[in-house]
Amino acid sequence: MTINPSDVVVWIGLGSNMGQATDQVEQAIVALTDEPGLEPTARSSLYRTAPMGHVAQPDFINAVVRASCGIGCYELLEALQKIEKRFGRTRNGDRFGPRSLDLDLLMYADQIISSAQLELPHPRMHERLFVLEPLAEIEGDITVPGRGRLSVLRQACLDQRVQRLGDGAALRASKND
Ligand code: PH2
Ligand code: MG
Ligand code: MG
Repeated sequence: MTINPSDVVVWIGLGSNMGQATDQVEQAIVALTDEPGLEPTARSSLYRTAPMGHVAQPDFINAVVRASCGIGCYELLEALQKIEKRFGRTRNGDRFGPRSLDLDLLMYADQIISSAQLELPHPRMHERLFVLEPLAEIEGDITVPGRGRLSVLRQACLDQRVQRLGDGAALRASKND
């Protein structure tokens, strides 16, 4: 996709803690690049992160991608869920349990939405360092709609274990490569 003036900026969180988690996340970033209506413009490094939630499970690999988006937020949500399925995700497990690939729509421009299918910004992103740290890597300090400045939100969860795994590979965003 080429970037149109009418496109909006969106941020997507990626996570995996089953099988080859690093490969899953790297391949999912390629899948986002291949998605019609979506043009990634920045990606974070990969991060190894302590699992959050009540389920004892392996560490996660997490990352965040920023993209230019030419489709609506519900259409985008559906596209992300289709990619999760392709990567072997089933939704019959625990909501916070292990997953082969989790793609979370974190923010869609500055929209604040609360519907049965979708909450924007993602309802828990502001208290999760595994989202805020990779987001800060690509954005510096931005405001999370309805939640406040990223730099302030990060201060409140610095006790969470998040380890950057090195430089993100250069973004190979072009489908013509
Ligand atoms: N995702 C969850 C639950 N807990 N913990 C980490 N570190 N990373 C995740 O992506 C994650 C989690 C549910 O989506
Ligand atoms: Mg999630
Ligand atoms: Mg999810």
